Amino acid sequence: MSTADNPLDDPNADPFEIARAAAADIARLTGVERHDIALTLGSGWGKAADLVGETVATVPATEVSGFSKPALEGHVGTLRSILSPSGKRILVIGARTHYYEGHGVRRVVHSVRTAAATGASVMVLTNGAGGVNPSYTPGRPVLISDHINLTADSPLEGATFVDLTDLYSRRLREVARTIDPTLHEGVYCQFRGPHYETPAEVRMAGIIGGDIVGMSTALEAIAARQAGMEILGLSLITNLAAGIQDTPLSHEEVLEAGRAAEPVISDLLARVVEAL
Ligand code: 8IG
Repeated sequence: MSTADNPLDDPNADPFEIARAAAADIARLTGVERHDIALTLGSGWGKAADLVGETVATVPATEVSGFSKPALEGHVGTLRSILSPSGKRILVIGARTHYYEGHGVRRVVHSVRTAAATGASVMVLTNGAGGVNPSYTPGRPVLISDHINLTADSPLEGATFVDLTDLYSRRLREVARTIDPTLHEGVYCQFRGPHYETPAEVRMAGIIGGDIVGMSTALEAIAARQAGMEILGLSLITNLAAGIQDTPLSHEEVLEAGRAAEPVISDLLARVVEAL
């Protein structure tokens, strides 16, 4: 499907109906009727899928209703159905649409709504992020405890009032800490991107209570909560945020930190998912 004929771009279409159609596509293409847990893999987390269990089927995201092609190297455009050792059905989403791509929030949260429509009750959102808190150095995984949404946008339409208390489930964070007691928590600030922040914006993020900065996840978490899912958020710190380190940020640096940390955090994520 070309991006030009994405059904989500029709303002009269119902995004939840398209998510149900996508879930039906996934069931048909994977042969797996329902999933228990969904996992979105961000920068640095890609290898985790191989450790979570046995891949039953891999589907190009472009064959599933409403999905668009990934914009970035390091973001694989596939959906995978995995069977974990304990028998859980895991849907791995390697096809994130970012807000900065400019296709609107419906496309950004479509994978989350689709995951909910496949039956998943837990949404694990992972990303690569910059560290504002100086102790959050590259290579460290950090549990997301809460977020500050600086996009000034919402995936909810109309007068849809959704409670975001305990958005990043305390219960799931505690499960993650049973696997790695050294995991720290932080508040994730979603900026629009795709530019990185200025040092002044990073200082602001710290002052208003942010520990890490990124360009995804917050809008997805809101949609996941609306869909009734329990959410676990994990960031891999791939760089110190602008001005916290004195050298400029580069996408290469981010990719390299992701590659270096990948084996460790992938193993962590696989063990956390099995414990959920
Ligand atoms: I990876 O420093 C990664 N993603 N906004 N700032 C923002 N997003 C990021 C950063 C960062 N690093």
